[in-house]
This record gives sequence, C-alpha cells and structure tokens, in this order.
Amino acid sequence: MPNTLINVSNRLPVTVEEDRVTKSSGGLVAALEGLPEEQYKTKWIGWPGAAFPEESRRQEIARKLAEEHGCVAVFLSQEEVTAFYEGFSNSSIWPLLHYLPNYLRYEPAWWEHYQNVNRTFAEKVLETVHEGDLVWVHDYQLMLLPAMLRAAAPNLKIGFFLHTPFPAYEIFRCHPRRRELVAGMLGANRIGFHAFGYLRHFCSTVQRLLGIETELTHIPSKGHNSALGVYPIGINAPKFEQTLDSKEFHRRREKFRLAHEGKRLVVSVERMDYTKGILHRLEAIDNFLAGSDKIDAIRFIFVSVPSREGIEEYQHLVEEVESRVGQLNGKYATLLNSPIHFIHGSIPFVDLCALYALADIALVTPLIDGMNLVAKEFIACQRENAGLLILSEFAGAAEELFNALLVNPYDSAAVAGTLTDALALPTEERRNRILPMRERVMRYDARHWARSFIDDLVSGPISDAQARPAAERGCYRHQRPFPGGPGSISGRPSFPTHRRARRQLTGSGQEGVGTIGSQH
Ligand code: GDG
Repeated sequence: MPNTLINVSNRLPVTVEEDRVTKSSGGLVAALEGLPEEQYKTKWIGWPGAAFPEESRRQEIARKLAEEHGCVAVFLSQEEVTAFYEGFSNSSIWPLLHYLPNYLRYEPAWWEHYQNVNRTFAEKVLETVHEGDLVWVHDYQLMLLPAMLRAAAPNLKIGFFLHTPFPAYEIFRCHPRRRELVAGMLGANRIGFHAFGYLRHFCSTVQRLLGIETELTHIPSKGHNSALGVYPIGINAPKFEQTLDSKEFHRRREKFRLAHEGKRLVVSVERMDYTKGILHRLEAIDNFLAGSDKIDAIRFIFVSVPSREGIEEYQHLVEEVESRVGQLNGKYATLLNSPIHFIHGSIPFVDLCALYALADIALVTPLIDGMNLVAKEFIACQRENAGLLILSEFAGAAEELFNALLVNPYDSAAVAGTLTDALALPTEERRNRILPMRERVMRYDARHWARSFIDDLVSGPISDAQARPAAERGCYRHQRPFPGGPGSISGRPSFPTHRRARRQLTGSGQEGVGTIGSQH
C-alpha cells in the first residue's frame, strides 16, 4: 500500500486561468513528477497561482483541482499575494538567501500576512492529513509551517526542504524576523539542503540566533530532533529520455538546426531573476564579441521566463536586460546575423529539449543558485551531441558537475575567455567531458533525490527518541531563546485548530494522544 506524501509548496503544480488548468513549469514540479507512483501516492497543497475573490469560483476550482489533479487549493487574496508572496517572501527573504542584502525591502505589515498565510496552510494540512501520512514542506515561503504543524500535531512526520542556498549568518541576520524564521524550520523532523555549505551556514545561524548547540547531523529541539541532510536535487530523467526518443523532438531539432544553420549556438535558460546573472552574462558576451572575428558564426539564445512581474526590482531587470540586448545587437549585428536571440517567454518542453540538444554550449552563470536544474537538463539532452557546459562556480550544481567549465560570473573577461576556449575544444575532448557527467545526472535524478529524502525522513538515523536525552544532556544554552519559542510563533497562545486537529489525527477526543507516524 503506498504511503501518502503530502507535498506542501507555495505554488501548486498547476496554474488556473479562466477555464484552463495548465501545468506550471519550475524546478520542484519537475523533480516531484519523478516519484515512483507505486510507492507513494502524492497529494499537493498549495496556491493555484491567481487570486479568485468569488466564493463560488473558488469552490468550483477546488473541486476541479481535487478531482483531476489530486490537489488541495489554498486560496490567497490579492492583498496576501502582494504582502506574503511578493513582499515578505520574494522581497525580503529571497534576496537574503541569495546574498543580496541591497535588494532587501521590508514592511512590518508583510510579517502579519506571512504568519497568517503560513497558518492557513497549516490548517489545510491538518484538514487533509491522515495517520501514517508524511508531510513534506517546501521552501522559503513556508518557513513557519513546520513549527506550526509540530505544535498542533506533535507526532506528525514533517520534512522541510530549502530549494535556495542558506547564506552565512552575517547575511541572514539582516532579516528583521530572522529568529522566528529559523525557529519555524526547526519544527521539522528533517531539514534538507542542496549542498553541505548551506547546511553548515544553517547550523551556525541557529546556534548564534537561538543559542542552541547544533551538530552537523541534527539540531535538538523541544521534544524532537531536527535531522539535517544534503540532498542535491536532480532532473526528471525518464521524461528527458522519453522526449529525446520522440518523433516530435527530432522534428523540432531539425527545424531549429535549419533555422540556425552555420552558427555555433550558445544557450541560456532561466527565470528572469537578478540572481541568475543575466546582466553580467551580457557583459561577458560584449567582451567576447569585441574580441571575435567570427561574429556571423555565433548565436546566443536566451530563454528568460517572465517571473515575479509585480515586483519593482524584477520590472527594472526586464527593462535593463531588454535595453542591453538591443544595444549589443545594434553594436554587433551584421547583414547576416544578430548575435543575441532573446525570448522573454516560456517555450514548450519539447522545444526546450531540442534547443539543449542542438546547442554547442550552455552558458549558465547565476550569481548564486541553490542548485540550477537547467545545467543538468542541458547535460541530459547531450545524448548524441557533445556540448559543453560553462557553469557558475556559485551554483549548487557546480559541486556535482565535475567536468563543467567553472567560471566566476562577476569576472566577465574570464567568462569571455572561457567561452573562446570552449568553442575551440575538439569534439573528442568535449565528448569525454560530457558523457561521464551525463551518466551521473541520469542516475542521480529527481526520483533519487525525493526517495533519499523521504526514506531518511521515515527512518532517518536520528530518531525522535534521541531528542529527549539530547535536551536533557543540556544541549540548549538557553531554554527560551526568544519569547514564546517556535510553538507560539503564530502569535497566538495555542493553534486555532489544535483540538480539532488532534481529534482528527488520532481518531479520539483525547488531547495529547497523537499516534500519527508512530509506526515509523
Ligand atoms: C529553484 C532554485 C533550484 C525554464 N524555462 C522554461 C522551462 N524552464 C524550467 C527549466 C527548469 C526550471 O524551469 C528552472 O529551474 P532552476 O533550477 O534552473 O531554477 P529556479 O526556477 O530558480 O528553481 C534552484 C530549484 O528551485 C529546484 O530546487 O535548482 O536553485 O532557485 O526545470 O527547464 N521549462 C519550459 N519552458 C521554458 O521556457 N518548459
């Protein structure tokens, strides 16, 4: 009998527009599509991607999502979208997680909304969960949720995965709600990161902000341990193999080949985000083109998916990128070629694969990135070709992709130099580089990632039983590091659905007799 895995993420893997329900594109979605269905029955809880003010419309969408997609919708008002999502999550936490305190904006009212929305998610989880289910919370929008769930259902198995980097303490401490955020994460039984460096930063941040003595394997918390682990996310490998085998893929690749005949292709794919280093990359391309005598023979293809368009910094970024692309095309265009082909939009998956497969080089140069799936997807599509990956050393993927050409994205002259060298590498050497990496990428895929995390969550080496002795051994420097502690993070003395949730979870009216997850 499969376990039910309840994935909780800000966004559902679908977007609802008018009468259309479409699959969202994004890293997490791709990763969880690869879970083995025979082992895990998955449910999703999340926001469908737009504000639906009318109650009747909400009911209709909720029914459709539940019946057709196994999703439980959390509806947010327009005010919540602005304050919780665009404000607190993406204008205060996101920049700090990516070492960009200059982008940090903060309004105290956002904090109220962030707590309220996390509380709404907690209520939805507690309404949905049954005994034996696992709850897997994703990402920085829901950092308070693990502690809220823990307070309401102490025996629930809760995992938390952070898809971004976790920065050094000196950066994270800039956040006005820094303590509450890390304390919220500690409600989880297991916390996962893409890279060991992020885990280490999290430990030292918890130690310094909350005064808790931490270990690299776990952090003792009240009544349980939060085990820590490194789980580098992978791609949905079977989906890529299937697509590469399809007729449509071959048709599209041939079409693109004809359209770009005679050109070396350099591809960059990403959300339009300031962390992705797009402007720095354009600087490097300027450098490269200035020194090249073969401008007609090269084409840079940018696919930049519109992202967070309600946020001012993102609007400025689009303007700057478009203006810089225009400038460079004006400067370097000949009668035969415009060197930068810029798409501010999303392309179909099969086209994405065809583009990756055809490209000579992927230029993936984020200023910082939790993992970066594009780098792995490009490698996956190099089944017949022998493309090269130029990768920022500040992407989590750089720790795994041992044969990539690593660059410092801030050093545009060096990036341009690497590009020149890469284009000159003989096919044999390129093939020798890409093939062993491809093997690794296809083996350690999304399925492997999700399974490792879930297996460790279910039966991890640090059991809850060790929590009490750990606390008794005096692992806390301060018992109450800040008023209230994680359990009261909501600002209310007790969780609103506390009693109801317990009754529902334990099947009894008794408080404190939670049995959920006890078989693990
Ligand atoms: C976050 C972290 C971490 C892009 N354009 C198109 C398209 N995409 C797909 C790619 C890829 C995904 O979007 C982007 O994933 P990344 O990992 O590169 O980046 P983020 O969106 O920032 O994701 C990141 C990730 O979470 C997972 O943990 O790796 O560090 O920031 O899958 O293929 N897909 C389609 N058309 C496009 O035009 N179909």
